Amino acid sequence: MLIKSRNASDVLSSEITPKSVFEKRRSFLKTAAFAGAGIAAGALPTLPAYAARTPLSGVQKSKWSAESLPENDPITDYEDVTSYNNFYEFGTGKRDPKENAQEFKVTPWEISVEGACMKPGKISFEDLIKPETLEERVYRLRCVEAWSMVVPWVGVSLASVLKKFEPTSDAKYVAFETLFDPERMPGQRQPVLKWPYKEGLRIHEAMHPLSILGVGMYGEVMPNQNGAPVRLVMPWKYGFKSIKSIVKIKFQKTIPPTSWNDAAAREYGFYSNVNPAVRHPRWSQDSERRIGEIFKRKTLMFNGYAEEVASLYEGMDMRKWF
Ligand SMILES: Nc1nc2c(c(=O)[nH]1)N[C@H]1C(S)=C(S)[C@@H](COP(=O)(O)O)O[C@H]1N2
Ligand SMILES: [Mo]
Repeated sequence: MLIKSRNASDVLSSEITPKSVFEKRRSFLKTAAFAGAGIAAGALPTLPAYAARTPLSGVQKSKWSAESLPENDPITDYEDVTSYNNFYEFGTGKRDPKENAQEFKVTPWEISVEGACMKPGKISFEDLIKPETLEERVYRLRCVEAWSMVVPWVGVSLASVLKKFEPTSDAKYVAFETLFDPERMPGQRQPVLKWPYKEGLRIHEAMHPLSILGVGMYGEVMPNQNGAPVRLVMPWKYGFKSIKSIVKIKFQKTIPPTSWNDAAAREYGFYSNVNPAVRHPRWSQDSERRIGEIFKRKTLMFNGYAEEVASLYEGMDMRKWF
């Protein structure tokens, strides 16, 4: 995502960093960490906190397996997916979330579900990750900044969670909110966005079988920088719709305000379906770069999920409702 004060040339230099530059920065960071540990205590260097990775058990395979991907569509490296992030609550630089989110405590965690439903209430993280509910879904996610990645998410069907709360016929939209806690999310001390981060979906989008609440990736719990402990994953929409660290879900009759639409309505619409034919006002959306790759790829309508989701938008003018 972009903040308004940045210009297009900033985008080119910071969003599209060649892999070799990554590697150099990465090895620099490692060296610095080890040197620091040595000087401080004279003890053996310890691994940084982000090396602690927790497997999730009972994850079922799904029909969205790695084998369902086209041949030229490999899974993106774990290292890349977890070190190049947009998570403004932990800084606006792509490497900031990995640096700044490691101490973020996500236990205990609850999501409050409210609004137009018969059974408002709360759902805990433990209830979300009951083994029979966890599935691996290998999905592409494409950022509006024209980079993308292929990730083996672990998640639960969003529809199955929402249905437990029995939404009423007034539930035309679903609103989502990230935690607001500037003590724990230092980026919220800066007014870069209206906090808390907000997103929204039409009810039919939320209930679509592709929509998931992501609780992990690569068979492990969600790394903090990728939106721990629970985030949306909406593979046919630009990345910013996939809101991280969710604490509130609300069913409502009216269209929910969203953070990026509030910040720049001309640039970020409510729908934000991936669409190579509709430009962002400041750049084309017709191609993208996979994190870790050099050459660009053509961007596909609905990010390659047209067969599944196009019917949700039948008869809609996608230029008007971008
Ligand atoms: N709460 C919150 N959610 C967020 C963001 C954010 O800054 N804050 N950034 C969004 C954007 S722009 C993208 S592209 C994806 C990035 O997810 P990733 O870091 O796992 O690649 O998260 C989205 N969800
Ligand atoms: Mo994004």
